[in-house]
Amino acid sequence: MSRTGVIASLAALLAPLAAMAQSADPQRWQLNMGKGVTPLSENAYSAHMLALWICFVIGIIVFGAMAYAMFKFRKSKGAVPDVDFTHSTRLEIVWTAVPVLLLIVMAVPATQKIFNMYDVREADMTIKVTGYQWLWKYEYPGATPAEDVVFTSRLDRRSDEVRQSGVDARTANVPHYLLDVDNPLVVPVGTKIHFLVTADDVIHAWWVPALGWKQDAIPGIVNEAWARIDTPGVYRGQCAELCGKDHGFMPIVVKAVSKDEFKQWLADQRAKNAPAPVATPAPADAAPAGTAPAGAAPADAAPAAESAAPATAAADKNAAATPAG
Ligand SMILES: [Cu+2]
Repeated sequence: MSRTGVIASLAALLAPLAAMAQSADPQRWQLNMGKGVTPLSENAYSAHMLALWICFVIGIIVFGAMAYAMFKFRKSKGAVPDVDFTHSTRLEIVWTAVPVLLLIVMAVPATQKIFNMYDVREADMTIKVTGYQWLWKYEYPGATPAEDVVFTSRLDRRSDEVRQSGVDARTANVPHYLLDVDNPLVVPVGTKIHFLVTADDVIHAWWVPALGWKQDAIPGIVNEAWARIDTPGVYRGQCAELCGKDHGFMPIVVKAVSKDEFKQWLADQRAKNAPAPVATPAPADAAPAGTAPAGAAPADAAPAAESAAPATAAADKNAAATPAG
């Protein structure tokens, strides 16, 4: 093959690698890792590409030198082994120094990226993620407990029906089979979001590849992470820690919307969760009575919301156990 032929075939091999790196969610037959939609995922991608290209060049040099030596200096061409050669100090210095330099070239940016990854300061908002067998609970703390938005997110019913029916899912026409939920996590774009990640029963891990990180959700420990999504869209992920028999059935869906849409969504959620207005206001002491229940209601409501999710989780366990057994 001519030199241009070799270059052309190499380019053809690498083209899909570059093209596929653009999509946020993994694609079928994707070869390379995705670029994602956050600064952290871009960091991970660039660190990966730097290492990949260095490996690629080393591979070409090493295998090229081997092939050249084997063909050029073969016995049938009259090559004679150099039996006096034992070592070369100069070569040894070179093949020690070059890898050290390459490691430094990779380690310096990688260290900066790791610092950046754990820098959760100056976040614009906080979301608490709690893993349960087998669903997620999301909490958006408000200025007061009454403004908290809390909901659970679990596998969509259609995927669940198909998986329990024994039908071949490829024929069932369920878009995003096992990767869809009833209530997605809605977040605003262009906002630094501080995530608090924990669990309430066993260890789970919250992982959305497009965000560029995976965080363990451990009972009794609150882990941190952050994300700033710059492109609106829907990004999917899954629990990434083997957490029981339905580990594969607790997907994650993150819906990134514009800041205005998010504000509207949050207001809608708060309106939905607001305690029903007091039906019969007392005539004489309307003002003090009105303030007292308003303050008291969220305090009562919070533990109720707290216990609702584990109850759902327990119910889910029972529900899931019946058809399986
Ligand atoms: Cu899990």
